[in-house]
Amino acid sequence: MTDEAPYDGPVDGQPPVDQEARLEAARKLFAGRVEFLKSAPDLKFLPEPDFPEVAFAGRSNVGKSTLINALVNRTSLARTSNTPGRTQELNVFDVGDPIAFRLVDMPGYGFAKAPKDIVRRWQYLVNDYLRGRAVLGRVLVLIDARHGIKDTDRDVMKMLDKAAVSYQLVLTKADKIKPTELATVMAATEAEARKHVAAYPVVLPTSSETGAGIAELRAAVLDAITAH
Ligand SMILES: Nc1nc2c(ncn2[C@@H]2O[C@H](COP(=O)(O)OP(=O)(O)OP(=O)(O)O)[C@@H](O)[C@H]2O)c(=O)[nH]1
Ligand SMILES: [Mg+2]
Repeated sequence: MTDEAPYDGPVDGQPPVDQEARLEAARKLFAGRVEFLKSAPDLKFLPEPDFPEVAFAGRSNVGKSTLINALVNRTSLARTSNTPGRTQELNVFDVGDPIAFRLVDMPGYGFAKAPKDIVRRWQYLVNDYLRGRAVLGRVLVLIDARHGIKDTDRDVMKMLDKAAVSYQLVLTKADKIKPTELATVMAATEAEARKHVAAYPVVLPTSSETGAGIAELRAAVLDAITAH
């Protein structure tokens, strides 16, 4: 974005043309350099905390890795699978040239079928990262639009509230339900988000399958980084 006008972030009540500029700035950034940096099986393998980070958290199989691929418009930058438990480490991606921020794809939580000691190791890794990473600008907590917020999501939300880490709820797989059902789950999810101090009150509905909400999510990520 070196030759671009400075990005001013969203302003309440701004005219639609500014919204378009906001989406376009985000589109350009994600269409540029995005590169896998490393997989960290433990916090000590993370890169130096030199750039802001946006992390993707959520139950196993909710679509975290797929959503990262949709954001960067590539099919296999982040590894995905139909089998829950695909992502087992913190996978770090650099965005921008020069680097502007990092995306972090996380192991899912609430995956009951993996061996207990492995689940525990993932849980510690995810919790320690979410609670203790100073450069973590925003967490995107992904919720399956078919199921809404579950108790395991609530536990993570409470932990983030307590740690004062800002997060936004993102509904995934919106293509799998009817628009009327989506409207209902959106309303319920936003109502619950408003009760959490560190949650951003706006919930974003997305589908990696149809591309719905992806441009808005790119802009939300850029807003989060700019605000941090
Ligand atoms: N229809 C539909 N399927 C999706 C969408 N997003 C993800 N999926 C599917 O859901 C499955 C799980 O996706 P992943 O991206 O691997 O999920 P994850 O949250 O990274 O899972 P773990 O790494 O195991 O925690 C895959 O089969 C995806 O194709 C979506 O928006 N729509
Ligand atoms: Mg994954």
